[in-house]
Amino acid sequence: MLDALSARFESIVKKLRGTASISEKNIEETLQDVRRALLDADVNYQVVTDFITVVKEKAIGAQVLLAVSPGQQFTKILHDEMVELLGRAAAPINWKPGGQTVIMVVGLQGSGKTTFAAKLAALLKRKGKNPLLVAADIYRPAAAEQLRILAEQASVPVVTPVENDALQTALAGVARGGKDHHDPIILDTAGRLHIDQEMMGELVRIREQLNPSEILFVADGMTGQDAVTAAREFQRQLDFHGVVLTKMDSDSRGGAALSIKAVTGKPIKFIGIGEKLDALEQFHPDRIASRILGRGDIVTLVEKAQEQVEAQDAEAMAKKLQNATFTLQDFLAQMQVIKKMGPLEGLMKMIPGVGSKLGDMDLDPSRLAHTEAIIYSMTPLERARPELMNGSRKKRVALGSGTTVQEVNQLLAQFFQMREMMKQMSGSKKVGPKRMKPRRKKGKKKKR
Ligand SMILES: Nc1nc2c(ncn2[C@@H]2O[C@H](COP(=O)(O)OP(=O)(O)OP(=O)(O)O)[C@@H](O)[C@H]2O)c(=O)[nH]1
Ligand SMILES: [Mg+2]
Repeated sequence: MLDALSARFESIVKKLRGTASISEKNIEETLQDVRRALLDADVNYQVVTDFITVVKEKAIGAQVLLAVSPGQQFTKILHDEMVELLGRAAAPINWKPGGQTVIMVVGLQGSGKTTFAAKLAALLKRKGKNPLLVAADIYRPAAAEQLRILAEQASVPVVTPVENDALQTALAGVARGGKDHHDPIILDTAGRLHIDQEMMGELVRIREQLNPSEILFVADGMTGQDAVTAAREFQRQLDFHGVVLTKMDSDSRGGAALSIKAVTGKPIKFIGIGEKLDALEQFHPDRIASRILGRGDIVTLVEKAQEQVEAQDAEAMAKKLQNATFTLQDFLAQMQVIKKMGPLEGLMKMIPGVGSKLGDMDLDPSRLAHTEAIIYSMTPLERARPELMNGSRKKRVALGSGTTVQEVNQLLAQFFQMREMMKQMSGSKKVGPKRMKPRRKKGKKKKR
């Protein structure tokens, strides 16, 4: 799935990974590569332009995380924006509260509606629902038979055409569903080669009569921009709720997947990944972005670094150091960062000018458990002003934490040494998070 696109991104990311520093020039170059990769994948031109603009803004305004390389950080920005483009979170089916849910399946001819209707019925049946399929495609004689065969494979009952009329068939489906307590009722409709006013009118009438809580537009994932154009038109005339992309198992270029949410404002809810009944997946934007970008460790690593910066805010920490208000509580927080991120990758290293000086310090995370126990056994006052720790306090803390006075002494010595070192370093120069580049002037608002 999306192999060509992810191969392109793989090489872009690889190139970035080797980049020691990020300048406006190599951001520009990389974005050119990204733009070309997206356009070659048949992503909508406006979508590509907006995407590039946002990524560029973020890359230039990003706070540098010293624990990761700029290339890694840039990859993370790309990843996040791609998730955003794809719809951020997985979108579930709209169930009708307290009632029978009608799901209407629409789309162009051959896009995969009938197959999807049956796959969805099979999926929901596996989840304990009691679906009913309705063949509201009265134009092709073989259509109802196709659905009947698939329904049989899924062991789901099916309503076949009534009076050779799509609306009557749909109504018969709802009546049967009510009588036999089916939920949901899944309506397969006729395809059309192009947008055709007569058939569109029929769909609108069915929608008005049945008021489905879910109308799903099925798009052939292989057709790129054509699918997007059709989606826009269906959206305008029928106002569907979600999109299904089919044939994502084939070497679809990905253009439809990457454009359709941005163009229609409607989420992709499912993807079809094969002809078989079980070849249906719920759509997860982050998983697809990861497939395209080869998420690997980079995103996780940068996320961790960001989490820590957000939790601790390097700037506030730097101020504390300058004012020598660095407490044992802060010390503990930093040790915990180190535990999460692994030795010497912690917050200390993210404070400009501090990281390199820490190399020889003992920050063994395996000793963190003791450190934590000791600090937790202290009163808030003692944590804020460790110099208060006299013999009797140390004895109490050692007893409370199941350690020895010697260990308490060691920890305090380490803390005082660190604080002293930081005071010296931070006193001489201004510390605080750097930026990759100065922020743009205000007024040049980004468009999203
Ligand atoms: N590889 C693959 N093939 C699919 C997928 N979904 C559907 N197909 C195939 O695409 C073809 C068309 O699927 P249908 O479900 O008949 O499409 P439709 O939209 O109902 O077509 P009409 O009723 O003629 O408008 C069939 O040969 C399906 O087997 C998919 O996710 N992957
Ligand atoms: Mg069909």
